Amino acid sequence: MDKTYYENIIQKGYTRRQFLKYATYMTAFMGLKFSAVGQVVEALETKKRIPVIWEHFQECTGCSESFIRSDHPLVADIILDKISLDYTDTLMAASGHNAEAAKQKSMKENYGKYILIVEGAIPMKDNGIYCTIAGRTAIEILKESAAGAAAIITFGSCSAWGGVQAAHPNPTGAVPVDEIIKDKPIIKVPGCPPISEVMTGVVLHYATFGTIPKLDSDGRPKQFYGKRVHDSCYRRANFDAGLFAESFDSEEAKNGHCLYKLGCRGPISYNACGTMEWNNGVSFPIKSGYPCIGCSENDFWDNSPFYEQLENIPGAGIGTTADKIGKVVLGTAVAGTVVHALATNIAKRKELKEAESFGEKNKNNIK
Ligand code: FSX
Ligand code: SF4
Ligand code: F3S
Repeated sequence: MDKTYYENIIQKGYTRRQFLKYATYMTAFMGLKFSAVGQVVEALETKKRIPVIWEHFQECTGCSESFIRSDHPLVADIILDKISLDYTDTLMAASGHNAEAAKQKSMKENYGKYILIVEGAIPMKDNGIYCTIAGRTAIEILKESAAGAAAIITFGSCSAWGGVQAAHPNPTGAVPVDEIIKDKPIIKVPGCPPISEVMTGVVLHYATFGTIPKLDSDGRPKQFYGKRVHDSCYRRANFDAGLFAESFDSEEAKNGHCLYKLGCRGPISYNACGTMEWNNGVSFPIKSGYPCIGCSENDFWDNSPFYEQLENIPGAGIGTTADKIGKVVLGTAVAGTVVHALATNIAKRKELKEAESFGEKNKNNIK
């Protein structure tokens, strides 16, 4: 706990060159420009590791599953090791009383300094009895863990918005973290689940700079949630050209025609899916032939039925290119300005590759 990130990395047997390579990756992960590499290097050389307490409440654990499926060494070597993951009942080796003791010890020793990660919603009905761990309610555990946290990161739509538990009729009275904790900075990383590299990037940002990233009005980091899925979708050209798939099993769907008529919520969903993708850039729902269901948006479960065409998208020119047979009435979610930003999107994957080559070329210049 007393060592810096750099000292830990070197102690584990990595070379300085590998460290610099990591630093360039991390810079790109955080959505920063290459010119910030030096700043990241300096922070990692001087900053002590930050302890992380990771709680799980009402959820499916898909967020942890997504997180550990990033095959990038950053996750294994930086997050799970270099960041001191002091407690997560899903991933840690200890269990029962030992796990609980480790958490209590870390929270006491690092009071006011640790990051609290929360997965899952918190049920409020009937005094919170619908989610208890070792006889204590999620409400009680959350309040205790939040008290000494420097900042809270909510992983997944459940802890950010309430998620599937909070969907109508919300039988357990499930609420998101920010309805209970009001006195701490909260960074929302929604998605059901969120993209692994986005989760990593947000934790790295705080660990590296000790500050929370710039957030949008819903509390999501702008560098990852600043654009709609629609704006980075590879089917977008077909949307603009009025080429739509009419059924899932059609040739058009296979050939990349737009899934708008099959209910795609990409035009009203803010997430980095089209640029980051899952499983180290292998795919994302739309690439697999499945319309976006808006999993990063508040109340997305109640914004159903899925797979039915959205009624209209102001400013997107859909009225001239597709049928106006919409059945689903949109709420205020569509009110935002429609930006045709495909050409200007930051291709995160490309950035990562460029970051690596930048690190290689400049390894002697980064002190
Ligand atoms: Fe929720 Fe995460 Fe969906 Fe599941 O922990 S955001 S149900 S992927 O697992 O909280
Ligand atoms: Fe892609 Fe959906 Fe937008 Fe079509 S409507 S371009 S499938 S995000
Ligand atoms: Fe979710 Fe839509 Fe992305 S469903 S994973 S926000 S494409």
